[in-house]
Amino acid sequence: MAKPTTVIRPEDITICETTQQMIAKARRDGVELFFDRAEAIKPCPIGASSACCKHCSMGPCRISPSDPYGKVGICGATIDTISARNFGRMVAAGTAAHTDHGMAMLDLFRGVIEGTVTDFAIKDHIKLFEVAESLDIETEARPILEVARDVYEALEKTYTQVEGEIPLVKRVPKKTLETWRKEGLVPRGAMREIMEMMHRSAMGVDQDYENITKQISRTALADGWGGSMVSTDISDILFGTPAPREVTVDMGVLKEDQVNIIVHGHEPILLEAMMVSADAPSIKEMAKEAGAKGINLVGMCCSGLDVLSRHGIPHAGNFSSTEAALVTGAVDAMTVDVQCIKQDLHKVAQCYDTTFITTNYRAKIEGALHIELDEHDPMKCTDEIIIKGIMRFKNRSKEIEIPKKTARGIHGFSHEYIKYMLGGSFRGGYEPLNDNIINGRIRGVAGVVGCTNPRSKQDFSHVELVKELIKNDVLVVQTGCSQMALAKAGLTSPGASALAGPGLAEVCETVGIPPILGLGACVDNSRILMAVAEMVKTGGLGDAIADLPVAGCAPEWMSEKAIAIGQYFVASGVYTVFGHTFPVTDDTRFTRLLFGGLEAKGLGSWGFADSPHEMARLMIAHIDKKRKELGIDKSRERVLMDMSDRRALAANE
Ligand code: NFS
Ligand code: SF4
Repeated sequence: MAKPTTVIRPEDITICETTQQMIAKARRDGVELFFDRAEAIKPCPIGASSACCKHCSMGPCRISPSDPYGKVGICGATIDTISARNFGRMVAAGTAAHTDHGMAMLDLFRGVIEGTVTDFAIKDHIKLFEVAESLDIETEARPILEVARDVYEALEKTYTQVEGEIPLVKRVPKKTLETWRKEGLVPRGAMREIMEMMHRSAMGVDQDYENITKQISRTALADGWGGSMVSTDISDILFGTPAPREVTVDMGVLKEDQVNIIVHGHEPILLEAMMVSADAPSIKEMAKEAGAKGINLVGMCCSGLDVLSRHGIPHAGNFSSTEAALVTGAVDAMTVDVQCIKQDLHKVAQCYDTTFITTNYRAKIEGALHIELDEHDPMKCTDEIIIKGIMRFKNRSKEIEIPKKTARGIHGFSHEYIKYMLGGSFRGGYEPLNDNIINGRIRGVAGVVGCTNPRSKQDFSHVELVKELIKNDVLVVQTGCSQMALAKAGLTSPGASALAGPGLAEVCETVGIPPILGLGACVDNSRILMAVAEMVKTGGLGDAIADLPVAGCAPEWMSEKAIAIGQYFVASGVYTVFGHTFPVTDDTRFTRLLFGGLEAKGLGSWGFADSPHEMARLMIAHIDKKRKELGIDKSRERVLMDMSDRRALAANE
């Protein structure tokens, strides 16, 4: 393997201490990580500005980002057409990822209903009935399976409906839905929307950036209020709706004297099945005979967040730490399914004799061992993975260095739980949240979500941004790799309210919650949509999502999925800031449409900032603007973090 050429200090690459320690070890071991390649491979400036088109072989055509209207592609496509089409294809890809994941959940649900899948069952009847009621499906005195069948049929339409509005738009606040109807944005089934997005962005089809942007929004909405929402609902029905619990995170969760098995990816089924296998007496005995104290099942990335929320399984870290975890030498098996799985994990695993296993027919890696998970007999696959891990444990030959650091925090919030915790079981509702926003104790709500990216110091922007938001009395909800960044920084515990502004701290202390609520994996951003819909329905904060004092941010994004998520938040009415790069050319008509033009039509707007402090400034300014429009503004000073705040936090850790 090539020797890393970079000399950048680990502490300049990431603020995650355990990852820093493993970068140093990888360098000693002569193992190249993606951080090294991010240094060596500079992004193409034309591609980064989305100023090139390769949709046909007359091109590729490149436009100069510094003179975007200086020329057009060979077919005559303008910079606006080119970048809108490129953006649309990112949204289509991200939407496809979430909806295909949701489809896999539906397949499983169908198997359970039909009785062909016997290792899983409908676990959360309450959620099933709630989902049914939200779809106007009769539940009164009906057998569970019958209700489940109707729910299945309604949710299948989220994908396949050729014409008309998908059923889940029933959950959208009325005024928001009216705006979508007026603009022609209400999604049909995701399959149709993705297909049309791909068609319209092909050579010689839609060449009006405003018209393309309508399809971009409609496709993204088929993700947020469609595929992602189905995925969350069905996962809750089959595996249980999460409830808050205390969980340990960071690389110190790996154990030298146990068989360490990391599950990384996105679909909860693999980890759910792994839990059953790891608990089987015969497997436990086998581990003991191999000299291990037990089997240590650990999650990473979004599948990890799923089972962290539902079962309290420890989590080793986010996207930028997956290779670093292998560098410990302590991982006996790493198993993956779909999404955000770097191809080089297989190579890094080889350097440390770790068994690396792909499990999903849709995501193989050249040269890697593939043991397919069949939902009709999932334990066949997961037993074999664990046995391979036990073998590797028995024959461990690599030096092991496990970073010691761990952090504890509360995770597993849901929009249902927010309702319950604020109102209690008898008067559950969003009134207390809305009241506290109206009386100004809570200034607004921010969703801070999304990836980490080796082109941005890992975790830094997530942590700084969230600290500044809570300091300014903004309640933060989180998902995905961002949630893990804050968890590792020790900020998902109730002690973090020491860093919150006085109003937010008072609410958090009264209710006994942290000022930062982890809602789970990236598909669970649909929980944030449900929460904002509840806020509108509860009243007092306007009639549309666009009226709420809320904002979103993905400070270190990298995946096309993040662009799809951002676009469905924007189309739903949320001001959404992305950090470190944005795939458009500055100062074009398409860019101005995304960054303001959509807001003028009653939707939300994109925002962009490089530093977390600027992100916080933009988000708070938007929240204050909405407060003013609602007539609930009070004069407020924006406050910055100082040393005493940091000390208060340190004392709380
Ligand atoms: Ni979301 Fe989860 Fe992480 Fe980004 Fe990837 S793991 S689905 S895409 S990197 S947050
Ligand atoms: Fe060039 Fe037009 Fe072909 Fe794109 S579609 S590569 S702009 S000729």
